[in-house]
Amino acid sequence: MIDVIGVPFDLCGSRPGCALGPAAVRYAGLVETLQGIGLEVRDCGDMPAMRPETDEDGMRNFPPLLETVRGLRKAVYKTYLEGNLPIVVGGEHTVVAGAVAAALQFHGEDVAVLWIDAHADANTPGSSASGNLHGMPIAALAGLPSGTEGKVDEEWNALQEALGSGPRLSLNRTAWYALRDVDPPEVPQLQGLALTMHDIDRHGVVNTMHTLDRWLRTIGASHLWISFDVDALDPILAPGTGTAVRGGLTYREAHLCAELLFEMMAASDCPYRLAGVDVVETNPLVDANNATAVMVVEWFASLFGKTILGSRR
Ligand code: DIR
Ligand code: MN
Ligand code: MN
Ligand code: MN
Repeated sequence: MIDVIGVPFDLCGSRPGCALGPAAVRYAGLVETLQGIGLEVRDCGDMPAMRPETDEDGMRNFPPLLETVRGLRKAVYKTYLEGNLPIVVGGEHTVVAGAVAAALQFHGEDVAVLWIDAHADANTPGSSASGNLHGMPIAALAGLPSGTEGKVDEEWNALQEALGSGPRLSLNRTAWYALRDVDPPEVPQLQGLALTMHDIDRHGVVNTMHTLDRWLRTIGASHLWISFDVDALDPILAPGTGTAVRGGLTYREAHLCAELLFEMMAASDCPYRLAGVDVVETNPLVDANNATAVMVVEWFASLFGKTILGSRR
């Protein structure tokens, strides 16, 4: 059974509105679409909405972020205890740290992460030019030092604590896909597999997905968490997101990517299993007729086995 968990949090990015992402994705028919291809789906509703609150000398809206990350970690862990598969619908990318932390806690350190995003999200408070926590979830998961002192460092340590007692995410077990806006201090963190838009232009989705599959086998991944920031998509197709960067995945590329992920994990000799999926940063306030959320739902259908001629499930 799949548990859909909405996280209406948007206080640590560059532009508000993706707190409405869970509603937009539900209106686009996420639950019904997945049920329509034969999956059992339970909508767990949304985590509590948060009010802005910043402590003196601290990071913007850190207290509500901390509460949300801790809450999501617990919710996803509960999903695992009940034998279910989590789908997290954001909300900002920041909160995904809680979900992946739960996967690491439950499944152990052999969880690998596929981060489909225009951005690497591997800044630390010290390296970030924007100060926006939505650019830092990978650094938080990897337990990188904050690179700062005082209140911000204290907060970063509190975030580490909120991620729980499970293993940290190894940067060597992190793959990025569709990168095209990486900050210079993030480059040294790309220690796993970094597949940029250049690589996808040059080698195509089929070859880059094959590279991903081989890499997952080489590192001995037991589980895969797929994190899908909708800004990976080309903003012509999916304008509803806070930090759009041109030159992203086309409609066909995004679907092929999802279809191949399904195929890879359905292979009888596949050594890794799906640990969970999230889709984040859908912002209906800057969207066009909810096109981005509709695209998200179609993408999920492909990821779970829908094909043009029917379902492979
Ligand atoms: C930039 C933008 N690297 C930052 N990051 C975004 O603020 O750290 N991530 N937009 O999704
Ligand atoms: Mn992101
Ligand atoms: Mn992004
Ligand atoms: Mn973002």
